[in-house]
Amino acid sequence: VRRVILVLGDQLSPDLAVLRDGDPEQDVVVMAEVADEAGYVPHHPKKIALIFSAMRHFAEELREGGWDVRYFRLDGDEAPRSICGALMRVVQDLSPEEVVAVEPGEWRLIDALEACPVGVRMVEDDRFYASHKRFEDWADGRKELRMEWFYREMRRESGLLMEGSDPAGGKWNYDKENRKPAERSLLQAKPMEFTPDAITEEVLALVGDRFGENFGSLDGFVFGVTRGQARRALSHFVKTQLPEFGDYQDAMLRDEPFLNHGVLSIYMNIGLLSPREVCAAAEAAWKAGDVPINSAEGFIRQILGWREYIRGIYFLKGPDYVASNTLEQGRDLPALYWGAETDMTCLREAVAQTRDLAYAHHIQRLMVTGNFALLAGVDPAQVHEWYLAVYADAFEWVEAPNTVGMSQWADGGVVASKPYVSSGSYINKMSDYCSGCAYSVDTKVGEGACPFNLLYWHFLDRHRDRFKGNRRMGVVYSSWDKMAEDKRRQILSEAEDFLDGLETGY
Ligand code: FAD
Ligand code: DLZ
Ligand code: SF4
Repeated sequence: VRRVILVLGDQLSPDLAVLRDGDPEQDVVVMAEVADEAGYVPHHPKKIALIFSAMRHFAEELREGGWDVRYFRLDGDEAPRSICGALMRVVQDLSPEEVVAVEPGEWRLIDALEACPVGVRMVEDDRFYASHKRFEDWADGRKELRMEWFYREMRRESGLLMEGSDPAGGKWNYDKENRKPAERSLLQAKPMEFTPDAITEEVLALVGDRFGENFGSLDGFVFGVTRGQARRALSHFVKTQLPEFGDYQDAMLRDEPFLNHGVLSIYMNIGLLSPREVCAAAEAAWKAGDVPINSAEGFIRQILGWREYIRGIYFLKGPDYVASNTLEQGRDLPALYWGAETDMTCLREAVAQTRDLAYAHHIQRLMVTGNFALLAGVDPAQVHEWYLAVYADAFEWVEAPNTVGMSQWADGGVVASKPYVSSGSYINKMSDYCSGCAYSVDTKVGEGACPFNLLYWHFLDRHRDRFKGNRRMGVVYSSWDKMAEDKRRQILSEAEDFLDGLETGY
C-alpha cells in the first residue's frame, strides 16, 4: 500500500484534494465514526445522524468507484475512540509509505493529527475560493478587515455576476432593496425533503441509542445524505426559493422556520455540494432571467463573500481566537437555550425549532438568540459551544467567527464594526413574533416591558466606555442621555431584576 488517505466526516467531496491525487490501485481510504468527534460538544442528534449517514453513503460510493475503504463504525467491535486511533490501526495493518489528509476545519483536530504518531501529511483544503495565502495577502496591512471589500475582490477574481470589470446591474450590493418584513403570502417554498433509506434508518437507531439524551429531536429526519440528493436540493432551491431570496432574507415568521432559506449550508459544509457549483447555479438562473439581480447577488454574497471571509478570519486569527472575550461577559448560558420554558415568544420559537430541526436561519441566530445572549452578558465561550452543538451545519471554522466575532463582539470588532444588538422593535419589524408574546414590545419600561427593550439599554450603559466613541453608536447614546434620569434608573433596575430572574430560569 502506497498511501493511507484519511477522509473526515465533513470532507465528503469526490474531488477532495487527497482523493484527486490518489490512486485506487495503490491507496487505501480510511473513514471513522469515533466517540471523540461525536462528543467534543453535545451535538444535536440530527447533526450526528446527517454526518454518519452521509459518511456511510460516501464510503459506498467510493467502493463503487473502485476504492478500498477501511470504515470504522461507532458500534463496531473495539471501535477506536479517535481519528488518530483509527489511523494507527490501519497503519499497523498495512504499513503504508505515508498517511495523507486534507487539513481539518478545526484547530483541535489539526493539532490531534499533528501529534498522531503515524505522521500525517496535511494538504490544504482547496474546496474554497480563497486559499489561506490569498486571504492573508488581502488582510495584510489593512486596519479593518471588512467583508465587503474582500467580497468585491472575490467577485472580480471569480467573474461571478460581472459584466467586464463592472458588477452586473451596476452595483456591487443590492441590500437596500432587500430586507422586507415577513408576509404570510410568501409561504409557498420549502427546502426539499428526503425519506430516510435503510442506511439512514440504521444510523438513526444508533444515534438514538447513543446520543438520544443530547438536546435535539431525532424525529422527522429529512436531510439529504448523498451528493445526488444534495444536487436535487440545490436545483429545487434555485427554482422555488431563490427568486425572492433577496426580498425576504431577514424576515421571520412563527411556525415558518425556512421561508426563502435553502438549508444548503449543511451540504456545502460536509462536502456534498461545492460552493462553486452553488454560486454557478444561482448565476445561471439570473442569466436565464429566472431570478432577479437582488436575489442572485444577495445569495452569492453570502457564499462568495461571507462564507469565505469567515473562514479566512478563523485561520488568520489562530487557535486562541475562539476564547476571545473582549467585553468580559461571564453569565452562564440561560437554561432557556436548552429548552427551559420562557415567555419570550421570539426565543421560544427559535430554540424550539433548533431543537426540532437542528436549524435556524441567519437572522434568528444573529438577532434573536445571539442578540439576547450578548445583551444578557453571557460568557461567549458558552454561547460558542451552544452554536457548535445545536446546528447541523456547525463546524468550528464557520461557527466560531460567526458566534464569537459577528454575534458576540467578543473579538473586539474584527468581524463586526459595531455589536449586533437591538431592542424589541427590530424583531417586531422583521417578524410576527411579538403579536403573540406575553411581553409587550411597545412597552419600554414597567409592567410587561419586552426584555429586549430593557436589556438593550443595560448593555449600552454597562459598555459605555467602550462604545461611546464609536461613530455609528453616537446617536443611541445621545437618545439614552436625553431620557429623564429616573426613567433611565428604572430601566436599569428592571433589567437587573430580569437578569437576576434569568439565573433561576425564565
Ligand atoms: P441561506 O440563507 O439559504 O443561504 C445562504 C448561504 O450562504 C448559506 O448556506 C451559507 O453557506 C452562506 N452563509 C450565509 N451567511 C453566512 C455566514 N455569516 N457565514 C458563513 N456562511 C454564510 N453558518 C454555517 O454554515 N455554520 C455555522 O455553524 C453557522 N453558525 C452561525 C452562528 C451565528 C451566531 C450566526 C449569526 C450565523 C451562523 N452561520 C453559520 C451563518 C448563517 O446563519 C448560516 O450559514 C445559514 O443560516 C445557513 O442556512 P441556509 O443554508 O438556509 O442559508
Ligand atoms: C462533527 C463530526 C462528528 C459528529 N463525527 C465525526 C466522526 O465520527 N468522524 C469524522 O471523521 N468526523 C466527524 N465529524 C466532523 C469532524 O468533527 C470535523 O472534521 C472537524 O470538526 C473539522 O471540521
Ligand atoms: Fe421577543 Fe420582545 Fe417581541 Fe416578545 S415582545 S417576541 S420578547 S421581541
